[in-house]
Amino acid sequence: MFLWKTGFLGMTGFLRKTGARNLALAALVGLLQAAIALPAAALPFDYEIAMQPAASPVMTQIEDFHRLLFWIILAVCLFVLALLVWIVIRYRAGANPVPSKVHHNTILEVVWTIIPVIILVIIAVPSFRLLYFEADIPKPDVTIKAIGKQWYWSYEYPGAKGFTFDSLILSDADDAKEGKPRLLGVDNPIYVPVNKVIEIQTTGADVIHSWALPQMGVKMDAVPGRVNQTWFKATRTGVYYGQCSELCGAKHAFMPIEVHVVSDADYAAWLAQAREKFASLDPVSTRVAAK
Ligand SMILES: [Cu+2]
Repeated sequence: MFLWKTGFLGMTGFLRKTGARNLALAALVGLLQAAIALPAAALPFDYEIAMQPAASPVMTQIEDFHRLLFWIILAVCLFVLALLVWIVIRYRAGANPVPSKVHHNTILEVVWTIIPVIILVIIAVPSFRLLYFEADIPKPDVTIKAIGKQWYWSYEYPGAKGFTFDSLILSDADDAKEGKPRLLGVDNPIYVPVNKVIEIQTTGADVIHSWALPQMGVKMDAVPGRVNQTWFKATRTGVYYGQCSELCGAKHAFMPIEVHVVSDADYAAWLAQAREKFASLDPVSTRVAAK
């Protein structure tokens, strides 16, 4: 479905380039686009047909790659469709009473092997570049350990003044009271500073979970007995929501992730009060996997 939206956005760009002749059409398309514009809220929204707006460099590159694939897929589909239409008309039984028995055409077979190979190489280059960009974690400014449990997340801010806390889903009534989206709000969200490299270490306490935050382009399995690493750098302040994305049992759907991206000053303030608030929790109890 989001492919359609991507094409739609690309189409408006194309119309802009074609200038005044299509101004009226472009205006109409722009109007339609405004009607379904991505809201500032960092959330899925009604009638969403694209991905949630990117809020990290990784997600921006994922969107770019997605857009490239869209145009390649569209070109291939249209080419195959044109071939089909041409063959159905040109070689229909009515126009060819004596069927041709031609088979094998070396040049044609070489061409239809080489062209797909070239297309795959064109896809592979940015694909690997993106994979390495995701996997190669820059020097982190903040490291947070996310521990998946049946069925909630525990977070650990390591370090000399480290602390740990549990992050549980809110009831529908509490979500409504706090103005949070249903099934996505938690009692203790995590806070991170904006424009800083955040390293997320994931592990599982019981079964495999997955820490996923769509707008940051992050999804990392949380596997018992091992520590996985991923990262994001939030480019905008705001509240971002994610969910456990590995089927982990009966309440898999009820262990949301809530991340507040705030300014450095707000982060320092939160850190100070969090150290107080969560000081009573024993970090050792959640250390389930040695690194
Ligand atoms: Cu889970």
